[in-house]
Amino acid sequence: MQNPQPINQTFDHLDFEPKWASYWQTHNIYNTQHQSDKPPYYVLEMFPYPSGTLHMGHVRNYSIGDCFARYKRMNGFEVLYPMGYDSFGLPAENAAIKHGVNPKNWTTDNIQTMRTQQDALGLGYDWSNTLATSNESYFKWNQWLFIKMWEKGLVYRKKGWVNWDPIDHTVLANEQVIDGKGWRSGAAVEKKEIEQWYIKITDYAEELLSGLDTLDHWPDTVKNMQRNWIGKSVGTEIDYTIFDGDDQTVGTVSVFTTRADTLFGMSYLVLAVEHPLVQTLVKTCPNKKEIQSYIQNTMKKSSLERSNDASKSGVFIHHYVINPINGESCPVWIGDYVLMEYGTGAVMAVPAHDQRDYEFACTYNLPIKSVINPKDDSVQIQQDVAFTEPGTLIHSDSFDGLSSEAAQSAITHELEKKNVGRFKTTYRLKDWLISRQRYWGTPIPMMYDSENQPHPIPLDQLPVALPDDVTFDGKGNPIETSSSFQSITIDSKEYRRETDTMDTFFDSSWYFFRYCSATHATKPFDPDRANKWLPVDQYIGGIEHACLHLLYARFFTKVMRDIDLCDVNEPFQRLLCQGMVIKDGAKMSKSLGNTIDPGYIIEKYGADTARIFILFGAPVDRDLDWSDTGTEGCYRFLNRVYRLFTQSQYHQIKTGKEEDVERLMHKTIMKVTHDLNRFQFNTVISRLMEYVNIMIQNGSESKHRKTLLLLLAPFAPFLSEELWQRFYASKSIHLESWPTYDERLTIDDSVTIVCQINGKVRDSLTIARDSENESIIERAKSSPKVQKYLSEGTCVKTIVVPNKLVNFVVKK
Ligand code: ANZ
Repeated sequence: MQNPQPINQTFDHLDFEPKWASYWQTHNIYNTQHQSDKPPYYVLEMFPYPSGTLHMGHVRNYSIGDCFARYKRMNGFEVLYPMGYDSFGLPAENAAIKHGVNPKNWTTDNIQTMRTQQDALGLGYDWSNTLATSNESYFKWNQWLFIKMWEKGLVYRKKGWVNWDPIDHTVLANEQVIDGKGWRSGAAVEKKEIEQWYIKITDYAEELLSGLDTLDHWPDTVKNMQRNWIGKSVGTEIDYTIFDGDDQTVGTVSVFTTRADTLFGMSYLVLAVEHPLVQTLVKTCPNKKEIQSYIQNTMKKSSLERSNDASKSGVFIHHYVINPINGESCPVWIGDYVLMEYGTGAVMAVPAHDQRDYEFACTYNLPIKSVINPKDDSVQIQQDVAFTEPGTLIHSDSFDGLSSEAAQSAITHELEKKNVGRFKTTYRLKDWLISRQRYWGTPIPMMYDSENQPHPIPLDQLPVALPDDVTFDGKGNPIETSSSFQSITIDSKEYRRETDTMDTFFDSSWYFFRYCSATHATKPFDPDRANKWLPVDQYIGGIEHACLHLLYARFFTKVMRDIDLCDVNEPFQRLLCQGMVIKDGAKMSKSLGNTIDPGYIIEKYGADTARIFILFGAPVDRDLDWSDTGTEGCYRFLNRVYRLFTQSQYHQIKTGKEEDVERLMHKTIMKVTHDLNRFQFNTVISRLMEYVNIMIQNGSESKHRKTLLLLLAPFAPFLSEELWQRFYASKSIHLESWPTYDERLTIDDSVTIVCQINGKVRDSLTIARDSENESIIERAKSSPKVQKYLSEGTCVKTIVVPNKLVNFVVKK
C-alpha cells in the first residue's frame, strides 16, 4: 500500500483538496435527509453579503460552524447546515452608479466567486436549499410577509427624517454621508422629512424583552445589549397647558419622567427641536431667525452627539407652561439634549436633581430648586452637581416627608385625579423604519389610489419584480426612471405603485426559516419543516449584529407564530459570537491595508491549514491575531500527521509503551469530546498535537491512527478524508461515527462518585473526571446496589453534583 517516502516529505494539498471537494459535491454527502428519524440539529452561520471575495472574518465564522456541524453529524444527528446570500443592498447599486454594471450581474458574479471559495474551504453545506434574497423566488415572500403584517396592523406610514443630497436629489444612507457630505456629489447633506413605511416592532417590545430571560445559551453581553436597546422605563406622563406671552392658551404638551417625585422642583420645560409643536410656537417669537438657525444646526448633530455633548445648549421660545401640581409658571425652551426619538420628545427640567438639567440651568441662569433630601441625613449634598439619588421629599406641600418611591406613586395618583397625568411605560426601542428610496431591494408591495390611499398589491400578483428599464446615475431613486413600473391597473382601476424598497434587514429576518424548504411554493416555508428544525440549535456570527439583526429575527419569529405560520417562539437557541480576526493589533480591514487574503492561504498551505490555524489560534469568542509563523506551525502539524500514516517506522509500538499509547487514545477521545461540546476548539487541537507527538515517539497501531483521523475530521476534512480513503475505507470519513472511549482506560483522570438513594450512601463508582451528567446517571443506574433501591419505588428526581455525587429521590 505504501511507497517508501523520504523522511521529511510534505504533502501537496493541491493533490487532494480539489479532488475531495468535488467528490463530496457529487456524492451529496452533506444533504439533509428531512425524513430521517435521527434527532435534528440545525447549525447556522450568519449568511454573507456577497461583496466580492471572502475575508478572514468569514473564514473564521464558517470554520467554526463547519467543524461543529461535522462533529454533530458524526454523533448521530441529522444536521441541517445550509448557506445562502444576503444579496440585496447598497454596494451593488453603488457599483452600478460608478461602473455602469448591472446590480444583478454584479451580484451573481460575486456569489459565484464566494461559492467557489466556500467549496475550496471544504465547508460541508447542504446546497440543495440555498437561497439568495435578491431572487424573486425569495423576495416574493418578503412581500407576502409585508402584506400579512399590514393586514395585522403592524405596518403604517408616517413622516420620517432622511439624509437628503440636494445636488443629486437623492436620499442617502448613513454610510453614504461622509463628514456631513454626500459621498458622490460632495454637497452638504440636509435633513428632510418624507413619508416612510414603519413596522410596529414596539408592539412586541415587552415580549422581546421578557423572552431574553429564556435564552440561557446566549452570551450575557448580547442579552444586555438588547435589553438596553429595548430600554424599558417605567414612569409618569404629565400633560402641560402651553401659554404664549399674552397668557393665551396655545396647546398642550406631554412629558415622560421617571422622577415624578421631583415635580415640585421643575423650573422649565424643554422640547426637542423636532417636536411637532416647535414650528407653531416659533411663529410668534420675536427672534424667529435666531431660533430657526439654532434648530437647523442642532438637527445636523447625531443623536449620539446630542446625548453625549457635555455643553448643553438651548433657546427660550417665549412660551410658558403651568406646573399642574402647584400652578407655577415655567418657561419653555428648546434644547439639543432632548431627543425626539425618546419618550414624548419633551422633558420637565429639574436642575436640582438631574445633571443635564443642572448644567443647562447654570448656563442660562434658570432657577435650581432642591426638593429631595438624602435619605440618610449624614450624607453631604455636593456643591456644583445635581443630587440625583432617590431620597425624602421637601418643599413639596403635602408630599413632604415621603420617600421618592412613595411620592412617585402618590404624585402620579394626584395627577390622575386631576386628569393631567398617568402611569406610563416607555421603550427606547422605536418602530422600524423600513422604506429605502433605492433600487436594489425588495419592492414594497403597495400601491396608491387616486386619493393617495395605500393598498396592498393583491397576493396573486406577487412578486412585484424589479423593473429593468432604469437608469443608474446616482440621482434620485432609479425605480422612478422606469416607464412601466409605476402605473398599474387592478380590476380596471388605476393605481400608482410604491417605488420604495425594503431595508435589507427585512430579508435577513427570516431566511433561516426558508432554508428548511427553500423551494416551497405556497407559503414562505413549509410549516412542518420549520417546526421540526427551528429554533436553530446553534447560531454563529459577529457581535455587531447583537441589536439589529438578532432583534428583528426574534420579532419576525413571533409575528410568524402569531399569523400561524409556525409555533416557534425564539429563533436561535444557542448563540456564539466569534471574536474578530486582527493583524498587528488592529481589526483586519481594507482601509488599514492589513488584510490576509484567504485565497492566498488556501493556495499556499491548503484549506485544512487555514482552518486549523483559525480554530487553534484563539478561543472562538476572543480576537484572533493572524500570524504567519502560527500558520506554518499548523501546516507542519498536518505534515506530521501525514508522515505518521505514510512512513512505516511509526507503525510499530515500542516495547513497554503499548499501554501508554492505548490509554492516551482513550483519554484523547474523552477530552476532545468534552472540549468540542464546549466549543473549546483550540484546546482540542493541542490535545491532538500531543497525541500525534506521542504516536511519533512511541509508535502506533492502526486503530490508534484511525482514531486520530476521526477526531481530526471536523477540523481538517481534506487530509483526514485523503488518509481515510487511502488506508481504511472507500466511504467518506465524514459519514463515520464519532469514536467512543473506555472510561476505565482514562482512569488516572477519574473521580469517585458517591451514589445515594434518598440521601443515604449505597455505592460509589469510579468514573472519568468531568463526565457528563447523563453518563454519571447511567453508570450509577447500572450498579446492582443502586438498582436494588431504585426498584423499591419510583425515582421522582435525580440530583447530580459533577465529580462528587449522584442522588436518586425515590418514592415508595
Ligand atoms: C424629570 C427628571 C427629574 C428626570 C430628575 C430625571 C431626573 P430613562 O430612565 O432613561 O427612561 N427624558 C425623557 N424624555 C427625554 C428625551 N426625549 N430626551 C432626553 N431626555 C429625556 O430616562 C428618563 C428621564 O430622561 C426622564 O425623567 C427625563 O428626565 C429624561 F430629577 O424627568 B426626567
